[in-house]
Amino acid sequence: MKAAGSRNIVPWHEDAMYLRMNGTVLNFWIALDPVPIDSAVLFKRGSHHRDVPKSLAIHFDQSKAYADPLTRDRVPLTDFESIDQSFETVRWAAEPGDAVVFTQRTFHASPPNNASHIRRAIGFLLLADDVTFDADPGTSDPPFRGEGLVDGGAPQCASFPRIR
Ligand SMILES: O=C(O)CCC(=O)C(=O)O
Repeated sequence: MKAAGSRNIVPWHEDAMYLRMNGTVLNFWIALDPVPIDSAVLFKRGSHHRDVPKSLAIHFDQSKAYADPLTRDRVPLTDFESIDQSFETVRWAAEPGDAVVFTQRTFHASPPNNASHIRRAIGFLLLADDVTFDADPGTSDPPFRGEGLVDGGAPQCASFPRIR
């Protein structure tokens, strides 16, 4: 949620930084208010094809840092300038109910809300059948661990129900 005229930005990141899931995770980002093009979420086209380890989590508030991030098989984030130069930026204006779908490896960011109205959106994360659970001892964001899940196993449980 961003208030009308909010100067808050979200820095370049991949959702995989925050999640303890390996495999195909899709974020269905759905606009709840009109989103003009100059306030639209920015995506780096093709960045999900990078064959490199996941990045360590960065805090959306860059004056803060996570105390206990997920670390297994993760590397520090490539610097923002390099991300910006390596991939084309794409974005779409949206009306309420429009969805943008991207993977947990897609770099994305969001600019200030330049509109004179509130900008709300909701993200649904869908885990494909290839997804396995990562029992990294660190803390994910949100800090969900599911119930009874084993490292490398399917994440299906009450917290992550199967959708048919
Ligand atoms: O809605 C935004 O401004 C950013 C969304 C985002 O970064 C995400 O859904 O991972």
